[in-house]
Amino acid sequence: MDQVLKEKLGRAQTIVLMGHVRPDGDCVGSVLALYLYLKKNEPSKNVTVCLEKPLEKFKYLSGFSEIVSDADAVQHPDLAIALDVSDKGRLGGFTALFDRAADQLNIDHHITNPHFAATTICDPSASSTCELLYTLLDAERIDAEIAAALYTGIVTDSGVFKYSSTSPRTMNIAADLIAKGIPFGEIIDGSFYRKTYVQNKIMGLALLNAVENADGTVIYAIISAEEQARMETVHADLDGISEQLRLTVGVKCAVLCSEMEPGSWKLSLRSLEPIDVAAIAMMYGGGGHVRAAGCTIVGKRPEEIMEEVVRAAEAQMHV
Ligand SMILES: [Mn+2]
Repeated sequence: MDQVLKEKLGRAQTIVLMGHVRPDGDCVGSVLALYLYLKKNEPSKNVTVCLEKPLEKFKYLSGFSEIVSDADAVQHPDLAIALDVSDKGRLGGFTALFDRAADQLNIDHHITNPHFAATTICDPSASSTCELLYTLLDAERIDAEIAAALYTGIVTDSGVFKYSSTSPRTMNIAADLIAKGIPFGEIIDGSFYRKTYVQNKIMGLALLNAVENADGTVIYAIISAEEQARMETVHADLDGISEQLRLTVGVKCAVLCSEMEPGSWKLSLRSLEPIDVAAIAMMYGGGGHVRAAGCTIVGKRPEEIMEEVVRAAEAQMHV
């Protein structure tokens, strides 16, 4: 085990494991992996997972039902370990719990981490906190349940081994985890690809609504509030639609234009080289990354907005 982690654990009896608000797969995976590891290998310690209730889709993970969402469940922990928490504000309602711990450790992989904890282990070269956590633990003490949790975080944070954060080390660790006998196909479906009935229906509607522009290099789809109400979707059900549009042959810039509430339009933009969608989002006070960005626009018709966006993307292609 990593020396810093070992020393911190050695001095602590009551330990709380924490993550960030709206916990994603890497957060839930890393917190539960460490929880299961300590429960199995350090049974004399009193370990509690204090975390906002994660999405039901992660309930296949062992330890899921033992997650405590009450920030006052532990009064005076000897040690608080935050996982995948890139800045202190991301602790949300658990900030006070973190602050009253006698000792603190943050294990994270975000390059922007300001080292707000007493001790920070941060490796921005890791695809995920789960990848980093694996390197801190004793590999032979990782069983299938722990491996499933770590694999969940690696898969979700790397976009199933696709994002640029994926490295040969990511794949080697994933191979070690598969060797523990985990249901890796089911984990990928369950944590990343599976959609609800209405999520698939609204994706289908968006794809039907999609319009190609600028010789097929720009594609957009408009979804009104009325259409969303008819399908009884919530806004999170639109996740993944702009990414699917981006995968259209010939497309360099994809936009989902969805009505949040009457007259308020949210753009979700995805692109390939050379299009900088962050620059387009910034025209409307939004922002994001070069290849993935977003913004919200009030007071314009969606067709008018899309005309402007198409023109902006075309201008970028022709410089
Ligand atoms: Mn992460």
